[in-house]
Amino acid sequence: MVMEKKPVTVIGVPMDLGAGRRGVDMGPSAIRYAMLKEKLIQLGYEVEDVGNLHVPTPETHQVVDPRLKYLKEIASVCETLGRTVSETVERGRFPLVLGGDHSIAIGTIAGAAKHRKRLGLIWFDAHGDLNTRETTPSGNIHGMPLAVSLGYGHPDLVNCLGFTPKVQPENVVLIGIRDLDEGERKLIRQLGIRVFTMHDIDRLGMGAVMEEALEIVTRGTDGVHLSLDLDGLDPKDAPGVGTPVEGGLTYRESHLAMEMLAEANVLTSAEFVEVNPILDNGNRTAKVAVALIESALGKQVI
Ligand code: 4U7
Ligand code: MN
Ligand code: MN
Ligand code: MN
Repeated sequence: MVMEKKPVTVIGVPMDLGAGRRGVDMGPSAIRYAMLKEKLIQLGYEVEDVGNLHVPTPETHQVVDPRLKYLKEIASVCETLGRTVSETVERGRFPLVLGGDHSIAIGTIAGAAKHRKRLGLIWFDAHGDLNTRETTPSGNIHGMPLAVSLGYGHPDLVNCLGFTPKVQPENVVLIGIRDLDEGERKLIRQLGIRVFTMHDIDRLGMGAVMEEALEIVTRGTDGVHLSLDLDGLDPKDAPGVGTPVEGGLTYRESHLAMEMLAEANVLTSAEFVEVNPILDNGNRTAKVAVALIESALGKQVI
């Protein structure tokens, strides 16, 4: 089957205010350096790169609340990102957002959800990113964006683009999970969110996991967003991430997930986050990100 090829708009967000360490701000450059645009053109896409959004550097700003570090700055970037993604959708294009730390998902998902009656969401990550000010062990906002998108968290984050929640728990799936905090486990139980842990993926296999995941994110929805944190992969395959966790998804398992997404032809926006080229070797992680993007957008062997 030939997939419809919507023109792609690349949006870079060099954000690292939400993470505990520097370096993810260079993620968008690293991914572009790995030939993203060229590969998408080879796949038959029309590609527009709008460059990077302006993100303040941590050195020029103060932490006001240590349980919500750089709240104002992150909320402001997410508002701009939300508007940019929303305008991209209005122009009939596919938003492809490059991070940056995962706090940017607050903005991407706001912009994607703005135009949908109901948005499905695939959260590919080692972590749940379901913390709030009350439960966070670190104060880092990149550990909170999924909670925020579900309507839980500080009003300045939750009300991005002026509406909340962005997604309903019954249309959200998490894949690759192996590191949760106690408050995150509680929220998962409370909301009944479907979480495919590494244990589930080992037992069921990625093929079966994706079949069920696709069913959840497409049931009653009119769009699907993919939020892919490179630390969902095993550190052997994606070493350049800020918070690596052993025992992750293999290169092939991750590709199978992307290939099945492309086959289902349901994706309406995507973001690839947490690439940290400082901690990498030979830009491997950005290259993996580009390969995953190609698979998600329909690259096939034959
Ligand atoms: B990422 C953590 F405590 N849960 O909240 C936290 F383990 O976007 C990690 O998934 C968050 O990389 C990781 O700080 C955020 C921690
Ligand atoms: Mn993570
Ligand atoms: Mn994450
Ligand atoms: Mn991380």
